[in-house]
Amino acid sequence: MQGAEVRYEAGKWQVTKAMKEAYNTHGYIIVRDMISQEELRKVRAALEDPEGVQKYKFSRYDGNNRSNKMSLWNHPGHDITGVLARTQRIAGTMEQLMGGDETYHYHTKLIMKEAHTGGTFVWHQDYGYWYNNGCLFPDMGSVFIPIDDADKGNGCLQVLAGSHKMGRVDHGHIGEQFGADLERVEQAKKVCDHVYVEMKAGDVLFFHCNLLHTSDQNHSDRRRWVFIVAFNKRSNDPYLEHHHPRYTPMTKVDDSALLECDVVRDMEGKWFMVYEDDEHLHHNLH
Ligand SMILES: O=C(O)CCC(=O)C(=O)O
Repeated sequence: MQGAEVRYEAGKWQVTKAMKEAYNTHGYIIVRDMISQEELRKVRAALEDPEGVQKYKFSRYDGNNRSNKMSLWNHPGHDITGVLARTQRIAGTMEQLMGGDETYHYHTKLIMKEAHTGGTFVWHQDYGYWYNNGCLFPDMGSVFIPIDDADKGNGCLQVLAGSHKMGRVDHGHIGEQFGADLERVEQAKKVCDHVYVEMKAGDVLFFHCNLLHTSDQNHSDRRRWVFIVAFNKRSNDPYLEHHHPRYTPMTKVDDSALLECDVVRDMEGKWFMVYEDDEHLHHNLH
């Protein structure tokens, strides 16, 4: 483990004490080369299939002349996207980093920050939203899996390292978006490292739901797509009925299942968020 970074070694992977400590200290860890190029090609093809998750995409206006496209589903399913989310590598690692109690799939998103037109995400904590869904504890986390290389030029993720220790910050409207209290963010920047999380497609970021994060518009000629899987603990079953699932058992699968899976188009039971493509409606969605 080097700071918050570690390199994946297929066949030898286990979540070590050092990784857990790094996650608890920084609020995230980056695992380099966790998805192979062959696996990525498969996942990319499934995500680009016009009859797959693309059918459910909608736009999310950023309040500054640009937007991100997104598809969001609540149950992982048995297709390639669901198998990736449920692999030991992804679901099992997140569960270990969150302390080892049983976790379940809260939702998956494909965020499409397109070349030239992709928008911002203002500073926020995921728990700033999930709190309002009746999740009592910040016992939640996300796995951020870039489908394309992500760097400063095309709007990579930025985080304030260690900011998860601040606890939940108030969130409110920031222009057209919903984000963290900017005074707190400005103060946090003075004491937390502001990290541009540049990642190659194949690297994976695991992060705590109270980690402050943001991303810029994409002014480059390269798209920046990312696949994000969110998990919640079974013990943190939300007390409110809302637009994401309450505790639902999740079957994890072996890492080899991803290359073995040929199910590209089974969208059955995934419970997609369906919205009219009105750019001004979706800024509060999470
Ligand atoms: O894709 C990004 O740059 C950020 C996405 C994000 O922060 C979110 O969906 O919570």
